[in-house]
Amino acid sequence: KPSDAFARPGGSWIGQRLLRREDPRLLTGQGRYVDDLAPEGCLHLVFVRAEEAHARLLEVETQAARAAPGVVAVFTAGDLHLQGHAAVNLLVEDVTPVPLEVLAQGTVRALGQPVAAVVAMSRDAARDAAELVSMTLAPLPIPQGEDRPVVMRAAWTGGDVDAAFAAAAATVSVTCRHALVAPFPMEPRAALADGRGDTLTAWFSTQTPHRAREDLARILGRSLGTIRVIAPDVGGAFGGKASIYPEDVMVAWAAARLRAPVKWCATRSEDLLSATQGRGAVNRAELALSADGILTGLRARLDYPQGAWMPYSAVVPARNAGRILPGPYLLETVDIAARGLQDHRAAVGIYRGAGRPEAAMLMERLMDEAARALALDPLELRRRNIIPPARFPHRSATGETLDSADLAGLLDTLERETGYPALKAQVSARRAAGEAVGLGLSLYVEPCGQGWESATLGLMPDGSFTATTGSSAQGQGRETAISQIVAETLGVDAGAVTVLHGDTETTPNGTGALASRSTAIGGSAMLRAARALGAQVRAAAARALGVPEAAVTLGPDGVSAPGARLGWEAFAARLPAPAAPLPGGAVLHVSETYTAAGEAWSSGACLAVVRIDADTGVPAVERLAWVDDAGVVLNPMLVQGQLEGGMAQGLGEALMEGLVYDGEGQLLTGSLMDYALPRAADVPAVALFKQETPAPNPIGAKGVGEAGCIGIPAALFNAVRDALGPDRGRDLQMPLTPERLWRALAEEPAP
Ligand code: SMO
Repeated sequence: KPSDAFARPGGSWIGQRLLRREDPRLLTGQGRYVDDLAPEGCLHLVFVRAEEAHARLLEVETQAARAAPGVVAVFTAGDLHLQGHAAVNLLVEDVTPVPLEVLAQGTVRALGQPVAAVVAMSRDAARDAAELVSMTLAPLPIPQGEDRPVVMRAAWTGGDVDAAFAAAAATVSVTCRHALVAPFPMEPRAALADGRGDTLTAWFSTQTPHRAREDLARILGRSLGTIRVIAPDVGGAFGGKASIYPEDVMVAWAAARLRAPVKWCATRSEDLLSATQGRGAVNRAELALSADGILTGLRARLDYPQGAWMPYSAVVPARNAGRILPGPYLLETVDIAARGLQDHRAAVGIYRGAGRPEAAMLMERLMDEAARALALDPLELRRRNIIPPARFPHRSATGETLDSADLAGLLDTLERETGYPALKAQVSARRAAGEAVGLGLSLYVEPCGQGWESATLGLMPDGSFTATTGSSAQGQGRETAISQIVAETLGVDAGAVTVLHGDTETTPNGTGALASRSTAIGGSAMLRAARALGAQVRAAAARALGVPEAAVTLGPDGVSAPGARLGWEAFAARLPAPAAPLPGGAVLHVSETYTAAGEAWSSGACLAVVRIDADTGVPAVERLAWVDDAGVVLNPMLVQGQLEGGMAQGLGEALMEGLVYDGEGQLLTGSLMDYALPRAADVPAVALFKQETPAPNPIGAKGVGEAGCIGIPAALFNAVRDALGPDRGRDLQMPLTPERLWRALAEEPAP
């Protein structure tokens, strides 16, 4: 049942709880995901994967597979002659890109690395034949700990940290060991490519179709114009589909080689084994404070696993964690260093939050430890240290510019809406009476992406509007939100706006859907396009109606002036034919790009009350309250969905999820039998409250998709620490499983 926390008064399109226009199609089974596409004569590709994490590849035996029924081809590394590798985003200075061969050649470097690709007439035939491929592997040692090669370094420094610690009235330190977790979209990875024509057409389940096309062009040695990438319906991504995979390249190469459509759909286990993973960092930090609880210094060492290879976004999590670590607090004296360490597991890349959750966890755990050390109320300690409103835009010690926030407002709302003082007293009284119950807070910021996005908007001959955005979609309701922007700006009906995205042929070059940037940046681009088209419409309508431009009104029923009106279709018919055909057959058309001047920074505050069952260690989330500030809210229902979805994934990370490898590098959590994903019954109700501090971008919106993964785990963790009391569970780490909590409860409190 939708809550009304985000409802907005007034009759405008922006701010309306408009039902998702995508849903009737998706909910009635008319969605078209990659695996639903079945071109005539489609071949099926199945990978044979390495069963060791690090080994010399002595031999691959494919004879039997080649002779198996229905097999068209079996490829190994020697068949491929590729021109390059997928790009790595070199966002920090010191990066050694580690690409992954599309098929292992000579050495296996990652568990589950593709070694051979079997193409057959059916998926079953390909699977059966894949089992006939054998390989000879000579295992190599797997470096652990400090023996792992360092492939990325970054640092952020400001002020004299040593002096700050020397002069501190109190210091606290924490170590956060983050489990590796799976982004886990409902639809696993999938790729289909058709190599029958001059254009190689690829349907990828991707967040970044345009970048995938650039990668393919470079790697296959083809010109951009001969490749078309389409993201059809995408069933979730969460960062795990933001980079091209070796598997995608293999499918495209095989389609071109065989001049046929070729499809691969990952199984759930293949995704757990070889899709990019998130978090996994070991982050240590210490905080120096004055006697009255003012933060005076921060030292942090962030160690990120990179896995065996680097996807495009490989350095993003560590970079994000480092650059935003001071978070919502005034803190000028910092010494933060991050490293990326190569190993032999799946690649680590962005996953919902991408470093922001780790930063929030580290900082918010420090804040609660500091509150304990100084015997200050944790909410009061935060209040004393937040960046005050007058300081925005705020240049942080790590060189970031926080555009806007009302952090005091977040804390005030949380305090008021939860009845904080009474709630805290109640929880303390219950704990004093022997219950393991605790209250935890978190305060976070969420930078929402940089760069540019494109938008086009056309008036069509039938009087409807076609909008294209360079940002794609994977279930967020992008079409709904974009149509609301166009409808609001032009004064037309949202239903009259068709939104296209995710096709390199029909949509302009775009950055894609990631970093919570699509509404802030892509939406701003669309707002500009709508304003530009509105100006063209007004000028043309003035001529058509024989009135001054100022007299023209745009509305759902067409263009009008006092005493005159033309419906949209009639107006379109009256326009002079364009000098040259316009994209999509439009009669008026505009194309805009918006480049963000800086990042939009969302912010929020969470409160959790958690009770641990003394007999079983099972944590029960008794209460969750959350104030989020995502700037101007376009559609409260979409925002609520994003917040709650992020919350479910944040809760999963905090309480149950983790990818586990044994000492030989084997994955022990290769299926849903072993990898614990939250189910509906695990997800508690949350009381949502909104605050709207507009971003200084044309639309005023900030990101919202990752917030739940950022604020929720830290609040849950702090609540659990509070429940255990100051002396138990000092080395507690996520996931906070019942076993870990039961053991922590059983600890003898230190004297
Ligand atoms: S995982 Mo997000 O695209 O920073």
